Amino acid sequence: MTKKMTECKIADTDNSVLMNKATFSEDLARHFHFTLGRDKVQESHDYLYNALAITIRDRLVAQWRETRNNRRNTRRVSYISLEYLMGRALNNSVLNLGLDETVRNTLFDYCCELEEVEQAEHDAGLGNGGLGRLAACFLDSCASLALPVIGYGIRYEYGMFNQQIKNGHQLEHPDNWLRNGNPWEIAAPEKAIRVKFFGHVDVITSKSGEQYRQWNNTHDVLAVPFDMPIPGYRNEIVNTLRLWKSEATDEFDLSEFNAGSYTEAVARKNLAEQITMVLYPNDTSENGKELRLRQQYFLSSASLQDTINTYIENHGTTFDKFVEMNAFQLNDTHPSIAVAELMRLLIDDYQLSWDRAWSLTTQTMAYTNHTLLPEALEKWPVKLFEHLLPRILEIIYEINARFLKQVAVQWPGDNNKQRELSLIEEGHEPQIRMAHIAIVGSFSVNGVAALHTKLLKEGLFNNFYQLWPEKFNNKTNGVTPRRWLSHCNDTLSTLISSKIGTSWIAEFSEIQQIKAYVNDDTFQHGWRKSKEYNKKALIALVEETTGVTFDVNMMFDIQVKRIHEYKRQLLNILHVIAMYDAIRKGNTENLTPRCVLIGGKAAPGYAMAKQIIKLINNVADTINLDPKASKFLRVAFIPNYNVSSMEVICPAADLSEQISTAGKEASGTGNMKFMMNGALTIGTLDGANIEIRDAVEPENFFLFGATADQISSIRENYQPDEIINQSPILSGVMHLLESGHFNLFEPQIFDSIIQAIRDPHDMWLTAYDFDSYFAAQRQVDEVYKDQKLWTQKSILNTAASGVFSSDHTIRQYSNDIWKL
Ligand code: 26Q
Repeated sequence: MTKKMTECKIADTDNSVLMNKATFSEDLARHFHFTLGRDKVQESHDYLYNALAITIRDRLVAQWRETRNNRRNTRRVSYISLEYLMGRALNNSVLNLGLDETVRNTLFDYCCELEEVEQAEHDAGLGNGGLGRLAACFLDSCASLALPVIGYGIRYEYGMFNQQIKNGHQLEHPDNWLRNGNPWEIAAPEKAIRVKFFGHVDVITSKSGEQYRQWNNTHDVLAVPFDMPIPGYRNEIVNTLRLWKSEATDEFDLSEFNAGSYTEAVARKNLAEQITMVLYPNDTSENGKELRLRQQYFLSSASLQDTINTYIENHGTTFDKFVEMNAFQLNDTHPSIAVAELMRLLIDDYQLSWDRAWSLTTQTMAYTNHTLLPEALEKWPVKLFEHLLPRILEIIYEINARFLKQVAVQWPGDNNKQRELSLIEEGHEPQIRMAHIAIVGSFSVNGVAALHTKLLKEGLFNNFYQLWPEKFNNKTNGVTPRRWLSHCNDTLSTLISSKIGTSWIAEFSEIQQIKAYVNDDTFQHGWRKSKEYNKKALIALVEETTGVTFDVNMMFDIQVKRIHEYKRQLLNILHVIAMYDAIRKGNTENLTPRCVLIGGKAAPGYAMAKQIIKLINNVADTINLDPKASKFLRVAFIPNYNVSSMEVICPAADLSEQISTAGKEASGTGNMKFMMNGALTIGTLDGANIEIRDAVEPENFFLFGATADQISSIRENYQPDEIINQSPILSGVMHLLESGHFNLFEPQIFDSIIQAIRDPHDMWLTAYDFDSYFAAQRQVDEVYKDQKLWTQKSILNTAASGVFSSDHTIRQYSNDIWKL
């Protein structure tokens, strides 16, 4: 082993040599000409991108090995998540390794710009939205803070679907992101792990007369690890994201073969390989889909076995140091079956007693909740478990029996409490409550913003909070300032660094130092120039993808996120219609010209969300075709919103729309990206908006709408028709909608939306908040007219965004939960 390594030139080449231009350029040429066998640079840059990625990967590999070797005997955290929305890796590696100049100089010889070559990389879109991108930001921060955290996830063959807009409707296309290979991953088939499914449980009596249980006749699936390097920011640390691919085992085929059905046996391979084929594109739980449960168990089992294997290599099978050496962070309930799986592994495979296994489990598991919507809490039919995971079901029953005894001690004779807290929801079709498993099995339960955690304690999980107040804690989300400012906004970063140096990139609390320049005319001028430059880049993207022409002199008003009723893209478009109505009526004297951009994907089965997309597109078409409007208002729906498009969008925003019904958005993270890039927020008192407003001071935030504690009393006597009648502006809007103005050739298509607004049971209180939203928008108009004032507020937003760095968040996870 050692001998072989010294033969490998790159492994023992000095870091400074590896990073210099001559060596880099030589390696790039070698990979281009020999590894990939190309002679000419082609138009598409696919091969040049690949050669560049491999050249950079070589440099990561050396630091990767070093990082691993230095961590042989240290405590480590396993972050377990069904989703990682990584986006592109090339730009991130170049930034974090400090290779920018080297790469640019080298590409000069190929007559290429880095920005062109970057475009050849497909986004790694292995996530739906906030939760998946949070996992990606966290990995960047863990590596940058040199924390021993390994990410475990699934290597989906198909990531988040590509969205196309045709005649205003969303169409979904498969995202075959691995088609041209993935230069960033390294497979480790020798570390493959077996995961069991189906079969049944036998009770075995040992020679000494003890009974134990055996899960037999299982259909096993192989989990093959593919490792992706996660470089820290200029600290020579490279952490690992380990993604599992499912494969059929050989003997599975062989047994069928012996039975004489060779072809059927080979075809069966598909069943195993289906598990990691596709990401579920729902961002609220879709209950009851067997394949999804298989994904969850596959990830949990493979990741836990891998962690145990690593532990045993270093400490043997006594498990005395297991708690000292490990913690598991569960990203929502999606991998919460890990609680029962760890119990199974410790008891069945390593013969620990129940009590010992439970003690190790509940001292290592920690759970993060990301939703307050009760309908989004994950449940699985008991029947499905019986069939797919019979041994796991037994363990869940046992956990529940012991837990309900504890409940009986706390609330003697209270059957209601037993029913409410049970891991099993009784009824016609009994269901397993995954959040209950996660809470009972964890030493830490955290929400993702202050309000969210408070509402978890007071509402959704109040019973559990009464039992175990010490488990509950808040960790407000954050985003990485490397990708979300340094990389995506070069002009602003350069301006900032010209005043306060570059150390803010690694220590983002320093960003507050730019507050000193808030009244500096040249700084303000530079700030506006940077925004103008970024708007031009977004104008090009919007033009190319929608055909709509935005104007750099108008305010850029942007809402991009998953399409959901609670996020209220509908409220946004109602305001757009109100502006349009004012323009039609000639009431333009107070309007500030705007370009409104909306983007986001709807879950393919979410009919109302798809209707909302159609409405936005129809309204956009009508307004953009009206010559009276174009001076004041332009509207576009950007298709296929993803990580890479956000890197162009957030630097160009003037106004960030964060307008969810209060109490519904757990945190939001797009709100933080916009703030970092100097956008002002118009928003409700929801999720992290509250903390954003506190940080930047109320006068630099446009607040509107009902608060979370008002919502339930408003709902009691909610009469949207009356509210509409009493609001001249909203009446005008409803009149345009109901007269079919935006769907002249498609009668009735927006009826369900109109009904929803007028429904006394409208959960999202769209009509209720409209007037207050409209008024806040007029304040926005006023401030924007005073460009100096707007610029000051913009600077103050960036300056106050320090606490929304994911480094800050991860330090808290590390200090309070992980104790690294
Ligand atoms: C579950 C079961 C079956 C199929 C799909 C799912 C599923 C998948 C993804 C359920 C939920 C999600 C994603 C949720 C999500 O992104 N939540 C967001 O998390 C962010 C990070 O904490 C918060 O900022 C947002 O407020 C929250 O909506």
